[in-house]
Amino acid sequence: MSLYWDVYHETMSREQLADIQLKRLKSLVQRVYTSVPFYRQAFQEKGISPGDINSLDDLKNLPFTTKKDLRDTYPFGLFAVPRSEIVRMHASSGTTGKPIVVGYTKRDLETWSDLVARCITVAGGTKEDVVQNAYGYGLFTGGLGIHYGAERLGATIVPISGGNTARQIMLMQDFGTTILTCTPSYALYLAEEIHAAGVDLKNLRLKAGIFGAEPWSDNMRIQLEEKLGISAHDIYGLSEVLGPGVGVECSCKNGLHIFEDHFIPEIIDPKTEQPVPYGQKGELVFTTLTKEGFPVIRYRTRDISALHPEKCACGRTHLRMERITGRTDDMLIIRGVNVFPSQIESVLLEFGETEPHYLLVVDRKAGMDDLEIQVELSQKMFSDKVAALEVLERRLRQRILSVLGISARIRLVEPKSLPRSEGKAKRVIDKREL
Ligand code: DLL
Repeated sequence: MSLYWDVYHETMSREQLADIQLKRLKSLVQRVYTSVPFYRQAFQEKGISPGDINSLDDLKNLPFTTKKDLRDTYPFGLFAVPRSEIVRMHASSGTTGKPIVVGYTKRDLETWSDLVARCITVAGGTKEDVVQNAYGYGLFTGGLGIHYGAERLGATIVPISGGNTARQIMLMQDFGTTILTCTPSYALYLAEEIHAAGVDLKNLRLKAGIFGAEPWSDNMRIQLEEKLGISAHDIYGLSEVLGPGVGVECSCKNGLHIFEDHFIPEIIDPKTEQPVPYGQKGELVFTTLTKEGFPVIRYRTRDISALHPEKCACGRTHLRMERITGRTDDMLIIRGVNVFPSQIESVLLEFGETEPHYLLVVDRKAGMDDLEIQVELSQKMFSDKVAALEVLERRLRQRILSVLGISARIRLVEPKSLPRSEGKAKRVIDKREL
């Protein structure tokens, strides 16, 4: 089994990597300055011209790009090539108003496929694998992004897209699927349905899952690995920067390797906008080094993570990013305390008496924030005595209080009663008028 897809770039020394990055950064800055009026103006406002970028450290002098900038230039304002050079577009849904539109040149699609092939290899895949791709196909980057990467690797791709769970399970058995790709919440639903259908894991050939597009916790990983008998890997990406393929976990599961030959990641303090040291949490910011159609300079993702530079036991030299714990805009502020849904998920899963299906309902009652955590009981607990449920409820409440510092009401609900998702799960209902 080949451990690396591109051994040269994946294991080069940090000095060599920095050389490549600087060369690519200089060319990127020149390119966007010449061809994207938005960037030229933003640079001029800061008094910067392409000649001022002489070291990687100079990156911090460049302006940020935000989601608002993407909206204001909708649909094609940030494309760096004529529209006729764009061979594919994707768009991220966005909850309000117009979507974010991104465009790819022919070469961008090749780079993307190559990076996704790299991701699948990092997660242990080879051309011998059968990849069942249950990410949604369409404007969402998940489906087509994984699809062409798996083809590039030479694996057998099953382009089933999301949903149609019974058929997923049938094909998984009949085609001998070895790698499942979908959101972690859909993987969990699939796992439950596999068990409910009485399918013996021994009759499946699944060995790995490549799950992403939404936050999930290490405790969720344990559940998925157990329920599906696989090794579960976190994959990260966002439409504005590429789609899936910006980074992925290797077998060490010690953070996601960010492919630094193509992207420069930074962590900033979202308030002061200043870079923070390695190891410290903050907002993830990306500069794309090789994208032609839709390059971005210092794009503020709103995702929260930290970066670690130490070389990984897998031999890769690229930085590792901690699992995303949430987004600056998903962060709930409840009675003044910052809370991320994934922290609550982690606590709920410590117990093993509830299922990893939960919903957070936030409301304001008599001027006070109120958090209700609805969580499904495991089948075994469900048939238990009321007294046992009361004890569980109390233990969960206490644990949430000690870990997060807030009190919450716990509502234990029947197994399978909360809505399931085929794509990104909705975990929070915020009824407060903020
Ligand atoms: O979700 C791309 C993707 C597809 C990634 C398939 C992985 C697998 P968007 O729809 O633009 O793109 O959403 C991007 O999703 O800013 C994060 O908030 C979140 N996200 C993506 N991957 C992860 C992950 C795709 N592994 C937004 N962990 C990002 C946590 C993730 N959040």
